[in-house]
Amino acid sequence: MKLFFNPASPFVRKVRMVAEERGIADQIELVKVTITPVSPDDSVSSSNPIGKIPSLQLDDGMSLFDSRVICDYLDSVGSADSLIPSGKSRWTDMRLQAIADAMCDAGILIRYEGFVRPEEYRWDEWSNNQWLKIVRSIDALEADADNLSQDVTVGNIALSCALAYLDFRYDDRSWRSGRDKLSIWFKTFSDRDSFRNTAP
Ligand SMILES: N[C@@H](CCC(=O)N[C@@H](CS)C(=O)NCC(=O)O)C(=O)O
Repeated sequence: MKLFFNPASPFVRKVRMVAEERGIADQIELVKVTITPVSPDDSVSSSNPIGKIPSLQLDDGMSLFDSRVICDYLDSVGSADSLIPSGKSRWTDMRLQAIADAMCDAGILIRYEGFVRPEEYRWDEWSNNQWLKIVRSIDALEADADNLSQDVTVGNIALSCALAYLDFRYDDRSWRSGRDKLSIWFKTFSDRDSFRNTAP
């Protein structure tokens, strides 16, 4: 398998953590690309019409995207325990992954607005409202933090990648402030090799 990746992408990190936790990271060849919406990479776009990373090319030539599909696929490879809970927990975990991914979407859009869009076209109100999506999400997670587990699931992996992305790109915005429970959850969950091995 070949994974088009960039170490700065939180979505890439999520799928790489899943591969590490499943013990199949060594089956994946990493191909580094640097892309933005206005500077696509042909090697990605030729097999993934959306042109985004992560994109996973299977050995039979089929390409899988986006990150949720890739995580589901990797969870089906090998014999390690599934990272996707069953029963009702499945939906709380997928919901968690949806919140985490949406935080990453908002964070990446702010980044594109601030660093890719020409300065004269930048729209602060738009970026500020993207940031509010992140604030509302981490506030909701803090309020519900007693229900967060330390289980190694795709949802928890996604959340750790989203919070790490906030540290990576928006350290100056201090997301931990007033969110003690979420901060402790993150400190504990991120103390694992799969997290360390996938750092930007
Ligand atoms: N929903 C996608 C989001 C992936 C995504 O936004 N990737 C960014 C890098 S972090 C990208 O490839 N951006 C290039 C573009 O938007 O054209 C997923 O879960 O894989």
